[in-house]
Amino acid sequence: MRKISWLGVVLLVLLIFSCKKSEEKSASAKSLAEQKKEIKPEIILKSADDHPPDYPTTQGLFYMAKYLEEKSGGRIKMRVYHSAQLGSEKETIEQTQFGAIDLNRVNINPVTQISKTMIVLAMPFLFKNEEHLHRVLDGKIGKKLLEDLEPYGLVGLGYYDAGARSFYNSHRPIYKPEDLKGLKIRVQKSQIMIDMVRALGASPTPMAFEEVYTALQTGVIDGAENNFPSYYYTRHYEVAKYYSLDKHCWSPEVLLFSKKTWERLSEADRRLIKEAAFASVIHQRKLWKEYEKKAEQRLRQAGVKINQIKEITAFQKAVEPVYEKYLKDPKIKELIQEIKAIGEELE
Ligand code: GTR
Repeated sequence: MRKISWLGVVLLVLLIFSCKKSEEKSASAKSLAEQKKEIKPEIILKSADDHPPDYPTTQGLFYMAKYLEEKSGGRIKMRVYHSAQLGSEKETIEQTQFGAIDLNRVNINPVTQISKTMIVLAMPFLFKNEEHLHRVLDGKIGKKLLEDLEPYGLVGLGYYDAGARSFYNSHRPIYKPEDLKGLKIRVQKSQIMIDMVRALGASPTPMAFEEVYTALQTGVIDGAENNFPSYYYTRHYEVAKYYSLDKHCWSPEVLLFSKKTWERLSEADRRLIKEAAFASVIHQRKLWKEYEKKAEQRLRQAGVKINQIKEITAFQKAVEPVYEKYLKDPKIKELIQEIKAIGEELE
């Protein structure tokens, strides 16, 4: 009998102890939930990119998202919809103007359809190298081109690197403009790119980025043009193995924020978003350098036929009609002159 009651006491103590523990547990769970409630985001931003998550531009957006979340103490959250989940560039630009997308990372070529002065960044053979481009982008011209986006419902937050674009195709290496004759070359939905490819003697075919692989594979097009990382990540090299380094343009990427969303934000939040965008630009440019090298190496390992072009003057001559067309606009003429002068200073 005695033994039993001792056992009972021990069991009772254990029971009380475990109840206490579970009370503590639920109390701490409660405080976690409360904590979570406290940092529940007040602002959720939707951002878009047409590249996969490990591409430098998308990485730039992830960096920006982390920066915003940390600096706002969890109040601002930015979701990254990569791989063209929200649509192709032309559609996402429109959605950004309507406010359905808050931040959009796109290439400037399709943006030239909206804001005309942006054309200067797409002009063929205008930029000498990356340094020339950076001087322009990071100086007063780059700033002005971003400001020019405002009447179109877009707030330009900065530029990401995209290197130089060159031609690739499934038939032959290109050494001179005549080699492009008769080739159907896919271009972005951008009039300046159509004009340039036509001036060089090929047949321009505007098409969404996501459709290019199949179009190359089925022979709907013969080639396209892009930088090394895009050519590599899309695996276009599998179906178009000749890459000819003419570096016809240095069109950078741009971060477009929806003016509709912008107007709803406080001054302090706008400042923080600008700061986060700037930090992401620095990060992306660093990544870009690494990815460009890595992509080129992997393309060479995969047996892609990469050729240099010694005689670039024939290409420059062939695109003169493009200059004639766009220089008619005095604003564009002035900007191009300024860009050329910046290039000359570098010599
Ligand atoms: C890439 C750019 C993409 C897209 C693509 C294209 O260089 O990063 O956003 O514009 O070119 O050719 O459509």
